[in-house]
Amino acid sequence: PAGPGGPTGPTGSLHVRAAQVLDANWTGTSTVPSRGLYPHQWSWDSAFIAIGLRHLSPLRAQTELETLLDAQWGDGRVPHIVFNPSVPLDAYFPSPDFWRSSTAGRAAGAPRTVQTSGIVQPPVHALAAWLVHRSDPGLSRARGFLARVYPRLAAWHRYLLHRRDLGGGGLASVVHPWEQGMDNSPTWDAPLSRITPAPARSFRRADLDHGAPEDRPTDLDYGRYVRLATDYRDGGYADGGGEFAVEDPAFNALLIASEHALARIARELGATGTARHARAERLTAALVDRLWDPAEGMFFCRDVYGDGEGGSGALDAGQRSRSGALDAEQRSRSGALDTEQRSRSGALDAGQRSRNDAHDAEHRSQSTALASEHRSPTGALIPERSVSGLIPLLLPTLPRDIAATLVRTLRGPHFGLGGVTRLVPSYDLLGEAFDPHRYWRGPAWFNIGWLVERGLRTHGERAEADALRESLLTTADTSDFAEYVDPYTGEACGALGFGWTAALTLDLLH
Ligand code: 9WN
Repeated sequence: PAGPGGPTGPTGSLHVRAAQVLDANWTGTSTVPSRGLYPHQWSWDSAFIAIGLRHLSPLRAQTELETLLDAQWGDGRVPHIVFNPSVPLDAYFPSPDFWRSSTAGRAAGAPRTVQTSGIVQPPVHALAAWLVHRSDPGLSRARGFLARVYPRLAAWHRYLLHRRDLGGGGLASVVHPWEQGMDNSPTWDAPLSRITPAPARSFRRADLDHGAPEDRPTDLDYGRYVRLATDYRDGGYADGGGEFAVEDPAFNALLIASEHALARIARELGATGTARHARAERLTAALVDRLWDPAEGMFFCRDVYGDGEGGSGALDAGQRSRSGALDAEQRSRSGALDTEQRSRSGALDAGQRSRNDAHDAEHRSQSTALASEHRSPTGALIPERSVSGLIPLLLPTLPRDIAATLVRTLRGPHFGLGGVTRLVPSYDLLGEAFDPHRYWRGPAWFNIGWLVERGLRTHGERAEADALRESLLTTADTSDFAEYVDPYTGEACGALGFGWTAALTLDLLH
């Protein structure tokens, strides 16, 4: 078992080997996720990497975030990739000549000197900045770290809340699966089915040169990713004109966590932070109103342009009947388990109910109405159980009954925590599209595990959090810091020596 000081692997302690991975992936100003597969700087990778790097070098951790924020656009967006000009163009697709940020993104204020993509990734940055500051407040104050990053982080959140509220309900939408970070999650299948793919011969994938092609997204997926990104670029990266807009629970939960962090940063800088905490609370209420499904016990994505009919509707109907059959089967297979869970949690629920205020009751009745139809004036919930729907557990002020329900869902047959799985799968173990090796369609990822561990701890589930931490450390060790792993066996998949796997290992060791 791994503890501080770590188990001893082939070439030293876990801590030392994690540090070696981060050193090997360090370019001098930032850290690549993987030298082979992802040779540039990625946005949410850098945030997670900074969270681990702060234990090795708070200065490097600050620099990691500063380098990313130096590539911020005038409209506030933080690009999902900052390209390294010394890496050959054909090393990664889509490359800078595809995104053309400095020309196509001019109206949106793309930087002139550095090349970036034009889409974004989950806003983990303010949370990372706060944690980095806490690791060495003296250095942070001496360098004016928070004072410099605060206005940029505030502009970043402003962009998401004002330009990306495409559903009009107060949440931020993603306009591309790459923005949410779980590229080929089955959640995207329905909204993507409405997108005409770009012809396969119109682009060349570089990802297939690395790792196992059968684990990666398909060519058809890529055709649609390329179409969406091309249209966005050709529209000058202006928001609101696209065909794909999804409100995602993890993306918005990370925005809320970061908004709370921004409030703390504001306080550290002499302001009150009250308005920011209040905004985070309003966002939490919107998250529950728009994405919580009490019947399924988790959050779902909202397909903003989906109507639950026609287009993705046919698929929805299919999904419903498929999952109906599945549910029946699951119910009989897991009946005993469910009954036990219900009785165990019954007492808890009673207590929570009495503590809950009228506000919560109002949320519940609104979302029950939603859940019964899976439809609303602004889109339809996507009936696929992605781990994204469990990430709001991270939020300390989530209504208590919802947090308790999420923990039960984690332990239940769809995610198997503490039972059949070693780590939290990215997608429903019982879902038709589940595949333990295919990227975001089942495998376990370490950033997700880290977020769930933090959520469990936040809500007082200490034993469960300790067990998950242990499992994450052991698996990072035996998989050589893999990009992702088989959730049942821990078998390594994708790239090895992966940035955030090493970084979050370090964080869990401290
Ligand atoms: C597209 C870098 C990134 C992660 C994403 C992961 C993968 C890119 C790709 O790699 O996405 O952004 O080429 O597949 O899905 O979460 O940030 O590690």
